[in-house]
Amino acid sequence: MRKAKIVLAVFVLMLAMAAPSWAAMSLKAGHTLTPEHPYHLGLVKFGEIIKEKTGGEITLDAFHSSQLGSERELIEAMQMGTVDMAVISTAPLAGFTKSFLVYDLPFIFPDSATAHKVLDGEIGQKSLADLDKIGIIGLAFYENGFRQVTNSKRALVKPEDAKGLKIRTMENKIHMASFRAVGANPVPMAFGELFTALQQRTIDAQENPLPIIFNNKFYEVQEFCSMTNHFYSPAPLLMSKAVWNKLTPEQQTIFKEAAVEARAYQREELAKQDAAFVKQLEENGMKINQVDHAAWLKAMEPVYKQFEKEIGADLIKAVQDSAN
Ligand code: EAX
Repeated sequence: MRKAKIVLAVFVLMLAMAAPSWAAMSLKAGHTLTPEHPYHLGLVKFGEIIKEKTGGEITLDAFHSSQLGSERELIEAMQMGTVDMAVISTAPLAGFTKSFLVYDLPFIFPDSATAHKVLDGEIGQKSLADLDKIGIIGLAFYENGFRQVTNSKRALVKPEDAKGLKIRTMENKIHMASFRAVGANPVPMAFGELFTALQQRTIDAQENPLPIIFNNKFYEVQEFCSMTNHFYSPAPLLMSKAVWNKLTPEQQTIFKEAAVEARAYQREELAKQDAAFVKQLEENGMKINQVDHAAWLKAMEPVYKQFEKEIGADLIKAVQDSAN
């Protein structure tokens, strides 16, 4: 009788130790934008889905406005496993892997539908898989979107109008080369330092999609916004490989599916903001103008030849062909 009781007690203890509540995990995810931006909305949505699908076992806290570091710092922190997840533009990944360089080329995507087709298809999935080599798991492509140039001097219609402008770019050599091609002076800088640099007028110009220009109130420090659509910024949802390896195979499947589910919502929110903010920026005093698209395209085109070897002519062609 007594022996049976001990056996039962041991059994109950073992059950308790194996229970899901013992495996609870809370993840930290970072990004550099505001809580109103679709980066944040998409992360929160992803967190809700994984919480529900893991029965509350895994939760996620989203930290906005560079609270967990700049994009370069977030990449490094995920490699070390000190930050679990992040959403970042692919441009700052250029210092870590060549796999995303093709997306940095000016005017590589004619519209977001084509971008989604390439990124969600074989080419994009290969870029995400390549991240494994640098200690990061790429779950799905969220979106930052098409970038526009703002500045404090004049409306940019022709590429010549950009001559001499000191423009902040991301830390990416193709972006910098593209602005050199139109005669501007690119200054690479982390996003978190940008508003102050514009305010203090240490730089004249910057380039970002409308949801960032509006949510970060760049209209307070920049008068002109020129609709160049010169780069498209993919923004993958990333995870530290060290943390990923702690998940069970079932949890990994939940994460992959949740990332794709949240991606649709994230892109919808981005498209909504992109469309709504032209008017709202104008209401806040920004002068928005259309540009001579063909002239910008021509002026930046030499960049393709410049980086063809490094990116691979075949890859460039494959991305271009999927637009047709
Ligand atoms: O990923 O740095 C930038 O201009 C980016 O658009 C921003 O960090 C979002």
